[in-house]
Amino acid sequence: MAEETKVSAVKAPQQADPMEASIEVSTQEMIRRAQKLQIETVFDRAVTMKPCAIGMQGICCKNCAMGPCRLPLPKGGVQGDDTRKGLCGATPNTIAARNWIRMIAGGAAAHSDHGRGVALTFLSVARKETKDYTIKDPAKLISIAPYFGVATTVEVDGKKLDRDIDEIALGVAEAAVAEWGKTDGFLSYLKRAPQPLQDKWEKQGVKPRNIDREIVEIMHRTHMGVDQDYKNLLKQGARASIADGWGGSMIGTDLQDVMFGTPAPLQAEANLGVMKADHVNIIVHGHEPLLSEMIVAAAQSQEMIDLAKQNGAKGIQLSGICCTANELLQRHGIPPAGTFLQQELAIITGACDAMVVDVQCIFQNLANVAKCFHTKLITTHPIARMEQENVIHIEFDEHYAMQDAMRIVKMAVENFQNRGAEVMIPQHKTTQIAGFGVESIQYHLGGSFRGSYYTLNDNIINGRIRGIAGVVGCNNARTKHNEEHITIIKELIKNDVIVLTTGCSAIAAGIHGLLTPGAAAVHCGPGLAEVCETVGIPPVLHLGSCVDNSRILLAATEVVKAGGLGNDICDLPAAGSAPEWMSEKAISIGQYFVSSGVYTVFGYSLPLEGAPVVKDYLYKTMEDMYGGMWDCEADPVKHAHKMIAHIDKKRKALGIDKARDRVLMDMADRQKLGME
Ligand code: NFS
Repeated sequence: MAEETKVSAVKAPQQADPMEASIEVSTQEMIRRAQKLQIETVFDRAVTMKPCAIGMQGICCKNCAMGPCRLPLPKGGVQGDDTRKGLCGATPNTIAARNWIRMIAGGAAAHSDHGRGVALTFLSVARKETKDYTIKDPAKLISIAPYFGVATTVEVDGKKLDRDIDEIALGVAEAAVAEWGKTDGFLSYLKRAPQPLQDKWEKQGVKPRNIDREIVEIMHRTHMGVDQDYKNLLKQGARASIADGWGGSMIGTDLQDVMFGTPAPLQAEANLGVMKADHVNIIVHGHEPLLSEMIVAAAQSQEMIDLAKQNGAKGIQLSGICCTANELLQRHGIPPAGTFLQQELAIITGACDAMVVDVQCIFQNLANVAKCFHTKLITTHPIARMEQENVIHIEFDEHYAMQDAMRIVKMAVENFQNRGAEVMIPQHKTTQIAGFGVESIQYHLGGSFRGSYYTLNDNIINGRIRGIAGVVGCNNARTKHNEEHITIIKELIKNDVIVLTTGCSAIAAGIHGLLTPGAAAVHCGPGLAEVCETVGIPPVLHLGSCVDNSRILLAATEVVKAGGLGNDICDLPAAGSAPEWMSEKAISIGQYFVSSGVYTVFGYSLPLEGAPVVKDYLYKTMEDMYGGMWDCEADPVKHAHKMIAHIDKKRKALGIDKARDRVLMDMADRQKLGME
């Protein structure tokens, strides 16, 4: 390979201040260690490379070779007519809307291609082409079959009998795979949404036809000289996002549950301190649990444990980064070693014998960092390889899944002996409860009387719980690691808002000790604390990975069904947030929450400032169309209070604002009387 294509891991000219880079102690320690070893990390690069101001405003168009055309907002904003245009005449509105929906296309494609991989693997299971995967949750399979038009019973001699599970599996698998490219009708899962929401989608003309088509159509419409009406462009963005949330992601989540088991609450640890100096440390990183599920089995096999001992280790410690971590956490209690921004740091411990990556959110710089240690960096997916020579590619094939996993684990185990003297694992880890989902919330907070989410609804109506928030998404090196996530979540629960969390936000919440029932007494307002203590749940519920945001959509739908809080998701006292977003997937998620009726606030900055008309459309007009709208607020306390203000607005519209005043007054009175 030519010398100039090699990228150096060596020290940045300027280095990050660890205390400014993260609020998390082990992260600060590892940044310091990296700097001492002269190994550059994302935190240093964020200091040396500033973002492009024009790109940040969303008004740079590079969709053809006459550009890039840059249309920065004049100082002091547009006075009079906005005469800015690109060479072809594209307005700032067209450019910002095109860029926006291309992000949705990227995000929806990533989630949905993950979902497709799961659906295709499930088809192999149904066709009995693989032995390594099975149906672990037949009840879930039976519950989703009707949405795909697959019968779960048969009539024999006038009697209704249960249909053979293998037949149901084949029917569901074929119908699910067809969702990506069917020629007629609309996505099957749309009918899971509350009827008024389905009616809105119909009225707005945004019902997705199939998953792939909506993504491809974005690429077509945003090609030079096609769709030049920002409203029409944004409509297609909404349609593709719905194909993600109520399509690719939801099918992915469901079929993963069918094959690997529906999560149930369990206890685990979190943070870099889960790595063990005397064990082989394997870290799985990325998003798809297809391979990592097999790695769990391989790492727990007696053969590999014995091999680890022969190589001088006490055992094998498996942990995760990003959403692969969340998938393994929620089903097996495998601990997350860190969030997105801690991926390089896990290798800098010097104790990572192998990092196994699949797709999405993987830094190319991992290869440069791995080169400084003995760490084997193993790519496993045909669509996600790295150019650096030290990267090993072991392609994963679902038909030989266990064989591939054993090979990878063996490589890690045999690498244990190559560790250098430079091992430093930060001694920080926490305990957490994870593994919540639609079903387990129902179990913990529900009751069979008057609807399954009755207890939750009752506590919202009586005001103990003020509302529901979804806090999700990434870390972003342009903000202080974990600070926004944690400040926002704490502010919400302090104000009696129960939080559902996924993705790196959920890992952050675990690392900072918010995912335990004990957190309620320390951080919550009196109403939420009382509910959490009575029911024995944390005030922040970990609902899984980013594709599992579909669980939040379904949980919201269950709350609507349970009654007393309006007829649609947009009526609920609820709001969404992605405090430290950075990926295109986050924009797709944000848009499907907005398109499903949720007020959704992003942190950091959205690329809309250069096109105020488009921004206004997303922040205001969308509320009339879908019931939900966008917002952006970088200050975490203000961010949380914008969500709370929206929750209070919805409580007022439902006529339940007085109930909450009463609960709080009762509490104050009781305190005055010394009864607390
Ligand atoms: Ni979501 Fe999960 Fe993390 Fe962001 Fe990346 S891992 S899919 S995109 S960074 S939360």
